[in-house]
Amino acid sequence: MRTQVGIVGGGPAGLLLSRLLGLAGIETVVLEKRTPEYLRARVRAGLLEQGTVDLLVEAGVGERLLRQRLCHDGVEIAFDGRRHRLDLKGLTGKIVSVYGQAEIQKDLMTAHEAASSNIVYEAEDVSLHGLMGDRPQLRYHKAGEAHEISCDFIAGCDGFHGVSRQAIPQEVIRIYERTYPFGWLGILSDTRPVNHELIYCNHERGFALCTMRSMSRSRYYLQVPADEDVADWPDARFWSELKRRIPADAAAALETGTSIEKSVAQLRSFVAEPLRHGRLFLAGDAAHIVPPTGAKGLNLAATDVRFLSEAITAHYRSGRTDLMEGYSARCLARVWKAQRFSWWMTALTHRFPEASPFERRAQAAELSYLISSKAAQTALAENYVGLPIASTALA
Ligand code: RFL
Ligand code: PHB
Repeated sequence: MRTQVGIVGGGPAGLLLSRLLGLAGIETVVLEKRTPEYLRARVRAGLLEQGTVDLLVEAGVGERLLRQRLCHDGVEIAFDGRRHRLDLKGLTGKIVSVYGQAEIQKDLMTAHEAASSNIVYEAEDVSLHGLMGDRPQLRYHKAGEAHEISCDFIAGCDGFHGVSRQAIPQEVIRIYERTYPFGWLGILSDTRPVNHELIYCNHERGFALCTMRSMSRSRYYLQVPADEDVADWPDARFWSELKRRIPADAAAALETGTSIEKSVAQLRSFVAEPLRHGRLFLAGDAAHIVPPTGAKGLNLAATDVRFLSEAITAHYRSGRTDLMEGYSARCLARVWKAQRFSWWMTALTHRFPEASPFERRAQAAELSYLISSKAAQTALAENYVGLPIASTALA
């Protein structure tokens, strides 16, 4: 079999890329190792920058998003038992949208079904070959049978644990990494959110985040040790710990209920450079991971996909290769700013077990400075809503 662009991974990055290329008349095949049911149920991101919303609309999958999203003009930071609101809209002129990643995944899958796109679910043993030649290949097994796809280009959109990044020789890839001594325990519940906007809480017992999926579905996170076992967190323990970490007025208003999902996510900062090797292009979590504190992971994946679809489309339309050549540098300029912000926001809001008394005092001073300085708030806000996307002349 042959195609123009072989895409490894059918998460948001892979399906959005396939969709944008499909609209430009470029043929793709997506290889995804999981089942559609598994993908639809995977709970992850919730907060979208305007650039991500715009791209989903351009891809023709924004109709339900625009109808159901919650638009947030502000965000709260709490510490020392008090809440402080940052007026995102007033500070930047921009807002953020709440709409679950699982819903984006469903919208993309529905659009692909309607377009009869070529998506192979439950593709096993996917491997990449001939990346430095003109016709790279993807091999895989499906229901015990071996298959090979010959491609013009391959997009590695298979997330942090995927095989695409591993196909790049170690001597040409550089890894920058930071791990954190804690993770996030998250629950989803059909309860009314404690506040109409998000609350990021710095508390001596650890960080907590109050977020949501809709006005009747809440998402809460607690900082826990990196090796924490979800089994040790029955709902009652979660709610009682959350109440201790959020300000008293929020704790009093908190509606509790049965959790419908509960999981622990490791926190990590990671960048692999460059994002291109021969005819392989990495996009999304396959190339970089941020701690979720700044809500940047999915948004970065969307920008990579925007840049990659522009580069591939320019190649087929006019034979331009400069956008492909500049792809990695264009993504990395944005990725590193989001890395810096996510790391900084994590440092500001979490309790580091190894922090010295000096570091703890400096963190308290930074929080106090933040709420007293419009300049500091603007710096946070302009990163949180999403830095501008550098445009390129698509002549
Ligand atoms: P994904 O979503 O991991 O998709 C990769 C896909 O590739 C498949 N795959 C393979 N397929 C074939 N062969 C193989 N060998 C394969 N190996 C893997 C997988 O099954 C999967 O379907 O990567 P993608 O598409 O790059 O998307 C990235 C986002 O999922 C991620 O960045 C966000 O979820 C991060 N994130 C957040 N991002 C935001 O922008 N805003 C947020 O509010 C936000 N909150 C979060 C988050 C991530 C979290 N966790 C779980 C770490 C909150 C949390 C708790
Ligand atoms: C979420 O809604 O899951 C969410 C929101 C903001 C974050 C991280 C996760 O920073």
